[in-house]
Amino acid sequence: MRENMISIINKLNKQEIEDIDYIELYVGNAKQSAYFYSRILGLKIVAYSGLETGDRDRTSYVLKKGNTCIVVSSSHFNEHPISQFVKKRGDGVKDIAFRVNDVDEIYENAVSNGARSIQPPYEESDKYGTVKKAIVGTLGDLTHTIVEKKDYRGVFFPGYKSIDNGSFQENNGISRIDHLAICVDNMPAWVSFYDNVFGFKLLKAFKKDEVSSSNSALMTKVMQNGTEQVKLPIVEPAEGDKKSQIEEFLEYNKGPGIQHIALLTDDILETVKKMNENGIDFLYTPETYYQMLPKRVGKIDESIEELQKYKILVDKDDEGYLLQIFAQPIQDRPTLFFEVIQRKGSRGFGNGNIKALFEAVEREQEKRGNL
Ligand code: TYF
Ligand code: FE
Repeated sequence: MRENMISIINKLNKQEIEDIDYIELYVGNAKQSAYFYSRILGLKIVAYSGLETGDRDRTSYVLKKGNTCIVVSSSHFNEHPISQFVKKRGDGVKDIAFRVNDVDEIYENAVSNGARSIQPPYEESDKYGTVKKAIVGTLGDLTHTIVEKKDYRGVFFPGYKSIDNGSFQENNGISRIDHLAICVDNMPAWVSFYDNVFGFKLLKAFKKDEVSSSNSALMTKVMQNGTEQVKLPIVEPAEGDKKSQIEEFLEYNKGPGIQHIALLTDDILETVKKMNENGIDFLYTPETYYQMLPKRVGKIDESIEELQKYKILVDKDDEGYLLQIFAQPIQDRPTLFFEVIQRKGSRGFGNGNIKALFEAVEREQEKRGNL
């Protein structure tokens, strides 16, 4: 009996997705992107793959700090899938790789529950050890590489050479990826995809009245894995008079995809200061937002003046509060952008901010006699 229980528990443990291993962006120019992302996010360029390492058709740079790992890849072949992606959508997230301890089991389970198979499990080795990988497709062209690193001791994966000098890095407080928001136009299908294929559960759904302004028409359901390390808000446009941010994304991205990457920090003021210095612009938040803030969130550790200076937003729930800020898109088309988030007890996503922000903008419009 006891042995049975243990084997069931082991089996359940085995199937677990542990965490995000890395995310991969397809870009027009990996060399320049590596510099840009390492600088704005405070990551170090640690590995490279390309012509010099024997990869004839693509170039990748690996950027890393602690638990955060981002790969940027480009190709010089017009017909390469990377070039095709970039031509259609611009630079964007192609893959969110999940770290697991049994690739075969996760892969079989995913494919038998509706995921497209892109690459069945295979192994790669070099003098640092062996890794096992498989790739499955979602409902869009976003993919998930499933990664089992076993005892691998290399800097990234076999085929990459390490880079240990000359790369830009200034620590700015970012500790990991908090969540990745996926914009879609058919929420129920995506929600059941992550439930059926990877066993993610619904963590939180925004309530209608939280996003009820005609300007802020969006609906979110957050899907989360068992270890609570992977959080994927699925966002869809809701009924509204004006074109929402979500509809804009879907139009310029030519379909569903990753709309924002939220980075966790333990000192949001420091992170935002550094990102500002490195040329990142954040969304405007009117003065009227901060006038209402003490009433909305009560007593907090930070000074309202400092938060207002850097346009940082605050939201509170019954577990605590969170500080967050949204940056401008990272390229000319209004698609991918970064969010920076600091959690002080709250496990939410800033629901209250959407309405508060729009009401603040409306108060500004009122002051100008435009409402
Ligand atoms: O990730 C989230 O759910 C929050 C809310 O365009 C959000 O960051 C979602 C979509 C959006 C802005 C904020
Ligand atoms: Fe977010």
